[in-house]
Amino acid sequence: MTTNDVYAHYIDGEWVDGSGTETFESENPATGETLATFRRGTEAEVDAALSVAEETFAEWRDLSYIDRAEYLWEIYHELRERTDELGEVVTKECGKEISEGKADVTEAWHMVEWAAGDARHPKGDVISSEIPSKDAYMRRKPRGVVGCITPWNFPVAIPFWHMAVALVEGNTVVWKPAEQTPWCGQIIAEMFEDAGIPDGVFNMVQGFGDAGAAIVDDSRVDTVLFTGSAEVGHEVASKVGGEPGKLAACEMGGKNNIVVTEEADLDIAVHAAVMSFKTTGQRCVSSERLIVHEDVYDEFKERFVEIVAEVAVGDPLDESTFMGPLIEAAHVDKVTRYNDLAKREEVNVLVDRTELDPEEIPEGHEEGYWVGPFVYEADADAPLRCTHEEVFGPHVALLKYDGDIERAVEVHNDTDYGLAGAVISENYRQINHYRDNAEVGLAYGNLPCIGAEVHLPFGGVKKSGNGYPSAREVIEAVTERTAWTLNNSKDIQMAQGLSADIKTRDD
Ligand code: UN1
Repeated sequence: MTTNDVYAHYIDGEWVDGSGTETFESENPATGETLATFRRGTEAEVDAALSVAEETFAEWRDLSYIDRAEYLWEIYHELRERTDELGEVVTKECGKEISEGKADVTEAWHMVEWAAGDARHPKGDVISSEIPSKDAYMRRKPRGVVGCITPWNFPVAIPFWHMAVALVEGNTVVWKPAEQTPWCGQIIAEMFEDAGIPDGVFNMVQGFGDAGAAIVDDSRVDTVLFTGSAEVGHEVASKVGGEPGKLAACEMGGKNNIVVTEEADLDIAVHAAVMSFKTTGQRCVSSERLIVHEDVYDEFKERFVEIVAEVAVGDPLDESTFMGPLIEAAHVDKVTRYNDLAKREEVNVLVDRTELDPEEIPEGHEEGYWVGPFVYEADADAPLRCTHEEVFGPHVALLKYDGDIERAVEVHNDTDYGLAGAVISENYRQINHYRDNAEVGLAYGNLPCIGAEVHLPFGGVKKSGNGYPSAREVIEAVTERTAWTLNNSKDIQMAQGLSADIKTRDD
């Protein structure tokens, strides 16, 4: 890829410039350097992509699961062989440190492996009927055209969460990658082209929120799969929810907690808590609240703060880096605003690396979007905005609690969100109480609350979730269930004791 080219959309098996005259650039957030230039999609390109996705649906649906999965297996091998190279592209485009860049690609091929492997597994259910001569089944059918809108923070894994299952199940796809990571989008589209997937089955339109909205609003879209911010996700869910026959599965952010009880192994607790800063806090599952029992609070605080004050922020391509940059200038403003807000809300600031020491910034990276860790302690019961609103950055609160695990879980559940959370304890009763009462979709014991594997359900409760646009759960969003009952008798017999006798006036 060279910066002189302008990259296009992929529609109906062709690279299409489209009617839009605007272009946009992909930028390396660690250096500010332009990586490549892309066409900005408009409603016209979305319209073209949806028309062809609708037209090719019947042909794609009529292939066997196994045949559809064959195209995905090609992509699986390519992703797997190119993990290191693509991991570097992920890191250059979204700023995650290099082990995370590679893990993103690995998560993508795990997802493709799951979806394509699932093609050879039983589909649907065999169900017993009340009537011995009837066979009853649940059979699945693809819904049709699936619109996928994906975020920049997992620019390879999340597109495959959505698309691998949607395609293997027999749907066609129109995908809009995040505007911050179009280069990853370009490479994924090239992989579909190389795999020889039939024209029109997979389509990609590059662009911004207006192109995404054109996908969401169009009546030809049967299912919208969305992963991203809560604001946009709620808009998508409520728009789509109002349209009969259309479905949305949205996965959104969180204000995630780690509970450290008085029976915690503090080595595990501190280690798990420092992982809040992985991806510079820009995972929807990153923890921003640490709820720590008063008996271990001081020791935990001292050890945690000592490490956070020293974590290595810098060039994400350098293996000794722990935290890369934030994604873009607007996000630096947002995180800085929240750090300032915390100060105005009179919390006790323990680490403030909002502005990095200039000496920390590696040479050639002066234009990067740097923000280091920010840690503070606050009252667990105070209705502060900084401890309740999602920052999506390296902004972490320590909240002290006294009493039992019930109290810890009460503090834990006191946010509008419910995506991921963890409990650190050596006491299985505390762990089980947390497991059964924490309001989250992804719960962990003695672990950080990041790093979910693709064959687990991924989604949240409360403001964090609406459907599960990942892995096996995507099947629910992209298929219809048919209850299919076959009578093997010459008589018609009804369930529920319903009479099938036909009675005439003479009876
Ligand atoms: C996200 O946080 O936006 O569980 C996705 C994890 C990853 C996916 C995170 N497998 O940390």
